[in-house]
Amino acid sequence: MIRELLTERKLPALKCREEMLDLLQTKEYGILPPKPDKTEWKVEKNALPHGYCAEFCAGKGTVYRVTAEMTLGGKTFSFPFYAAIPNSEGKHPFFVSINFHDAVPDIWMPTEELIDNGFAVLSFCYTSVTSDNNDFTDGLAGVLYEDGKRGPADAGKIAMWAWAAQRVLDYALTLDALDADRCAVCGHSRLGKTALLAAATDERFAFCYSNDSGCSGAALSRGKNGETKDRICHVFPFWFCEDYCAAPADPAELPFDQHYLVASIAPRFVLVGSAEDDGWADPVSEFLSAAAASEAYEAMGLTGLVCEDALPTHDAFLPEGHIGYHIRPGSHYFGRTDWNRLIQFMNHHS
Ligand code: GTR
Repeated sequence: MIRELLTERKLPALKCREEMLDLLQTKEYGILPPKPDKTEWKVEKNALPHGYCAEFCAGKGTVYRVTAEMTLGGKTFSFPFYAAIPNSEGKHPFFVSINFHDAVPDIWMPTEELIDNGFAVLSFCYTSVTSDNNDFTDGLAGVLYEDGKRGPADAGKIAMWAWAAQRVLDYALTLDALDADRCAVCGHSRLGKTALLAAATDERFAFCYSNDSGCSGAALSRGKNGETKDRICHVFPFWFCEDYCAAPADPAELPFDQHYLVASIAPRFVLVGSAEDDGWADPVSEFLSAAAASEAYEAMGLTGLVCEDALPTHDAFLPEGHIGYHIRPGSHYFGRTDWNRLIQFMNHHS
């Protein structure tokens, strides 16, 4: 059944990782900015604004506010993030969380629960990097582009947020308390798209989690329900490179589809999360993309998605392969169930 559903989508065949990343960057998200020439980390311990540091996660964790101060092409750029690290002994697995908020803890990120499970979390607010709009003079965009003008294959906003997640990883890898072999980049919705791109283009991320990433994220564009390539380009052209939105509306005319993005993470682990009532993101297209990307893993002698020959429903969780998938009841949000699936997936493969 899954094979037939995939055949109907008429997907382009997978290519080698280098070629897929080249297509995705030059024709969809834009080319990621170069690494900074130099970075300094300004670290403040217990720097939460609300004065509850001593009680942070009931004394089980410590929070640091870090500012990444970088030199890039002769210009300077900085953005802040928070690192919440368990106080217990040993090396901790961790998440680089691309976040909609800059509050720590925040209602969408159960920091105490993550720390209780032995995980650290480094979180940054995406708009601290560059605004979520068409202003290419703002933040990192302003550092990269003269007068806010970019070329057709230059980075859009998603590529810039993905780059920032990689800078947070640069810092994480300097810490003895963190386990480089068990690091995940994660995000929800537009930031789920971002997490996939960050992991696809940076082999240091051992795990990736995209939650409800939908259109131009995990979901296949060919045959997709809900949001379409045409629609997303109309409303959010600045998320992508200019060439993506200048390309034909019909995704069948693109030389790639979104399974390239998932497949570019091979041989590393990726968990695709969907929500049953999230028709806009389209769980079936997210699942089929995971299934189609499996071929890249199989070519490496690994298992991709391990599933029955049926579409998963309700609260299915498929953690066995290098590509995992879960769907939960409910709509479009990143909640505790999703975080817990991610923890289970990482523990399963550690
Ligand atoms: C929607 C957009 C989706 C998704 C979502 C979000 O408006 O159409 O692709 O990214 O925003 O990020 O919340």
